[in-house]
Amino acid sequence: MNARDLLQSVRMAGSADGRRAVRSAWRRQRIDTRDLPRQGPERARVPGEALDAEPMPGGGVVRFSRSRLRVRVAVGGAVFCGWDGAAPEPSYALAGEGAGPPADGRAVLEPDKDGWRVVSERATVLISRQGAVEIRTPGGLLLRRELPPRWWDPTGQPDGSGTRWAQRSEVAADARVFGLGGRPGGPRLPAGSYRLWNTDPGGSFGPGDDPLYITMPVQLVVADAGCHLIFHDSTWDGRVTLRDGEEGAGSGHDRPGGCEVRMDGGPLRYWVIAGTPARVLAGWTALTGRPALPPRWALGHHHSRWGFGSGQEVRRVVAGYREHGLPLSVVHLDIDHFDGHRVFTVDRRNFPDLPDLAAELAAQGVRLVSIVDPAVKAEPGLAAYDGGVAVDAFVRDARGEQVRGVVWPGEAVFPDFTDPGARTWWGGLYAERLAQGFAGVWHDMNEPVSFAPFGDPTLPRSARHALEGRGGDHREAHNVYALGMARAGYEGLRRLRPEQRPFLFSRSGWAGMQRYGGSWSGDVATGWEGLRASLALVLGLGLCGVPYSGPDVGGFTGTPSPELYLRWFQMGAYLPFFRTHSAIFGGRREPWEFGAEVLGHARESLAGRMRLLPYLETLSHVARSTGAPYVRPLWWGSPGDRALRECGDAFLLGDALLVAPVMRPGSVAREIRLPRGRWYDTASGAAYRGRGQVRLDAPLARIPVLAKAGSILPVAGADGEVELEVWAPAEGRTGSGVVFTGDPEGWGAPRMERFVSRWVDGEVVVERDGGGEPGYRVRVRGAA
Ligand code: NBV
Repeated sequence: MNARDLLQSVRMAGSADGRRAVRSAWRRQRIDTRDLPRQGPERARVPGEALDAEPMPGGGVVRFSRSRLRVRVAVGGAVFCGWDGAAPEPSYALAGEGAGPPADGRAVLEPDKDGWRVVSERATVLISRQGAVEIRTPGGLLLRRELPPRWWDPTGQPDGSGTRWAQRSEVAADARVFGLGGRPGGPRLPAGSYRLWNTDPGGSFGPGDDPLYITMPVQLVVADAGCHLIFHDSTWDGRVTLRDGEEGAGSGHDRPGGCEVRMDGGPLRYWVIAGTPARVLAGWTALTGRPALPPRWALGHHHSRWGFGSGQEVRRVVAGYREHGLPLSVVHLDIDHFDGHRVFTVDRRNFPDLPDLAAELAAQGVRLVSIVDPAVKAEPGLAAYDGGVAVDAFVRDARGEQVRGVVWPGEAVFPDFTDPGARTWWGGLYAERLAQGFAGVWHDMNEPVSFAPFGDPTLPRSARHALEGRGGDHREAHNVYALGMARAGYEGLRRLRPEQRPFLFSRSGWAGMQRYGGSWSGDVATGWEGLRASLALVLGLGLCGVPYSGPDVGGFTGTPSPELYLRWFQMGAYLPFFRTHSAIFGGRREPWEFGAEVLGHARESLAGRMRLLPYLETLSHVARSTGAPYVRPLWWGSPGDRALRECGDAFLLGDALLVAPVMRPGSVAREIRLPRGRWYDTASGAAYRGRGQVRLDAPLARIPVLAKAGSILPVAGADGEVELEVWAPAEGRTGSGVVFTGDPEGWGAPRMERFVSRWVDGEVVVERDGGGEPGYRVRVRGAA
């Protein structure tokens, strides 16, 4: 224990829960020392020389003297590489059950100059005799070179589970890396080391904090040669170290960019998906599951607070929204509405009539969402505790004792979400939430957190988990704990209320979490840096396949200045999940708490959000059907534009809009780097030519938003009817857009309509694709 930890533990020992947390941290350390396998001397193993190769459907197996490599191209183009006998399944990331996606029979392993190759439609894989693997574009450009891996087996476990491995690779000097889950220093990940271990930073975080709640071994790499995604499918603790490349200024001597992935265990296997950003995301979400479609109401404005404290206060806040002419769609209740912080209970003194409150709000078009924490108070007599004990749902240690930690309700136990039986039981508990009138759930503290004054604030690494029947410990289960919880919640809600799409979002998660719901930025520190970090998280998660997320508008902690609050609000209004939220120790987040000027501008901003709802709904269906995130980095449509790869202060909302939030205090104008094409300032209608930089006004009243020439997007007209907003194509060009209209809450298939625009005799004409009247009111802009 270091001095800081010691101090912290002395501080915590001041209260009963603090003392419990100190004891629990000691306990964790003790059982880990007792139960984790001992580490022996480490000697690296490498694959050695290639011996022979055997073609198989989609690729084949190359045998080396000390390992073997299986390469398989799946239908759709994703390339699988597995060392030492690793197969695609079992995997927590992949959607569907079975042996992974079927092989593309057209791809075959064949001898090549210095080894073998597998040629497929999207990528060529070259395997050297020493075990290096190159992924090239069909045209032969190098996307990535994986050097021969190394293994260490310090514990000598018979199942090989604790075998560490490391894999170094090279990418082009101009390549830029995105993703790795939610990283506050992104979206473009600077050189450095990133840990793969879901972690609550405790209290709040800023751009320098790493890791955070959602880590994923998923990298999206953008380079002149092309884009690709690489996913190392191991759930264990690990590290990704990125090194920037250097260009040799035409000398032909570039130093490639470097990446090293080191894992404490799990199979050495990875997937590579190459293509345009849109194709990569389509391939990734075909592999790991398309994103859940939020109900339509979840695209409106959400208001939340840790510490509303009573039903009366909730009524007051909702009335405030109404009285100030501010549309509101959802209110979230945090842990303070539980009885003594016990999950699946209600504080009946302060919330005596929750179902009535829910009905009253529903009549005003406002839904209630409930927080759900995984830790259950270890208290016989408590329904959730007794029920869990009855089905043996809680995590145990190697000696079979319940693992106890300390969380909000005090001493607590943790459901094992890697156990199918525990998931089914847990999913059933959501019946209580539905009976209280909640329309959706918010998963928190599921990294999972167990308070600790020193060491890792989570479960002991030796804690046992079912891991779907295979058995293993927390080192392997930790990163998928929240993913399992999301699955339990999602499947529970589907069983309990089959006619409605579940609404679920989760603080922690892993690759594939989008199948069950979205996320949010967690406890982002109030401050301009926090605003920026929160956008990085949303963009990064979108590129990892999780398109529905958003920040705590205003930041989680403290009291934002009116200006910061407004700027955050204005940005949030263009993000998929738009929620104001704060800590019990933070200031208020209602728009009227920041003075008349801010209130007026926030009202405008909300009106803008309401106007965009049909577009956001369309984007939710686009995400569902293609994996393309609603919110994208500026390079999305032009990955070859190097300058755009560095831009973290603006984003694209779908194909049509470019949003440039204000991220600095005192700004009334800002620079914006435009992707290629013609862009209109939506406020003035003025047209600008990309690529290049423009400076636009950003008065306190609004942030700059540009529309791409030729785009057609659905918006809500003044009368609430959907109309088409059509941005004139450049002279001589055509435009297009799609509109999805779906079932607001159920499972009905959406209707997709496609529209085109072109210039006819000096006017912009809009038709359905294939001919015919558009059938919507049309407003053409930018044609003057
Ligand atoms: O449940 C209380 C908070 C919640 O408001 C926040 O959004 C979560 O990220 N929760 C964390 C636990 C307390 C953090 C200090």
